[in-house]
Amino acid sequence: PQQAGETAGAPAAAKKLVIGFSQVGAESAWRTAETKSIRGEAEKRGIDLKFADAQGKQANQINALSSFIAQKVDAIVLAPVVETGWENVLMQAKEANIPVILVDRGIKVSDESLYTTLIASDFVEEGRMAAEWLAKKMNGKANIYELQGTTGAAPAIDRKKGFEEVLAKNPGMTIVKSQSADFTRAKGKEVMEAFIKSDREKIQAVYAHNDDMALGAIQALEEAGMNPGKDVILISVDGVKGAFEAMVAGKLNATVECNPLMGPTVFDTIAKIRAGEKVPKFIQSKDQLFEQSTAAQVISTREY
Ligand code: GYE
Repeated sequence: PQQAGETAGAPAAAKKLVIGFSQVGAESAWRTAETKSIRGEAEKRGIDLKFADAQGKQANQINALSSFIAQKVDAIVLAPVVETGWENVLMQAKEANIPVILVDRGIKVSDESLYTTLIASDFVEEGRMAAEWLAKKMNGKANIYELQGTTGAAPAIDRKKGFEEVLAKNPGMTIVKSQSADFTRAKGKEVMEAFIKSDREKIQAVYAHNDDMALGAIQALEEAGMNPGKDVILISVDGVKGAFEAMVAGKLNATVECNPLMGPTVFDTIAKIRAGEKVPKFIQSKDQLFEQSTAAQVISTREY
């Protein structure tokens, strides 16, 4: 039957694609870059993107997904704040035949058919890369203070896991304190202030699960009259512009890149799914580590 706004005989393919995107929030520069990439690419391709900012709350994401399902969108893009608790709403999407594309963070579900694919980095590997770099830099011996990402989020769980895996082979490398700072600069500063208050003399290295928290920690160290990048060695993850600036300034020592520019891959993948092509269950973004020594050379080429 002919629908409102449709000319008789017009091919279905000419219809504008409607895609719902449930985003975590805007806690970090990384996430802002991801939002920009996905929104920008949708616009370029003439896709009607329904954007919902969950402000860090899973309940808001579940509501957004329910509303996307009710609106019968063509596909759902979900950046899940935490790993668990998605079964019910994803079951509804599946029943409605709406493909769900997970971006940047994975989930734990008993039935893998509840989502079509995950486009993300390997966070365990990022944690390993950070630990290997730090063990080398510190000659196998360091008191480490860890700033964790959002509790229950895949990148927080896996960046810790990979890091500890490598530490297990380096008995002189110890995590003295570890606390969540929710992937934000403000909390990174706050938690670092508490670490400095109790452990000032002991702190030799900081491992932050993202750059924003490291930048907050740098501020706390400087305000306490300490010397980040020199007396205290810092490594984080993401590779955002602010991290490169801090490396050029000699305050951050290294960052493991995690690419947020996934717009093109997201919509290419949705096009394949709609064309009935099989897509892999995990589409992995490639990451690499950047050090202070090369930061000045590459900073102008950074896109986020
Ligand atoms: O590293 C962090 C963010 O899920 C990979 O979330 C993402 C992480 C990213 O807020 O900065």
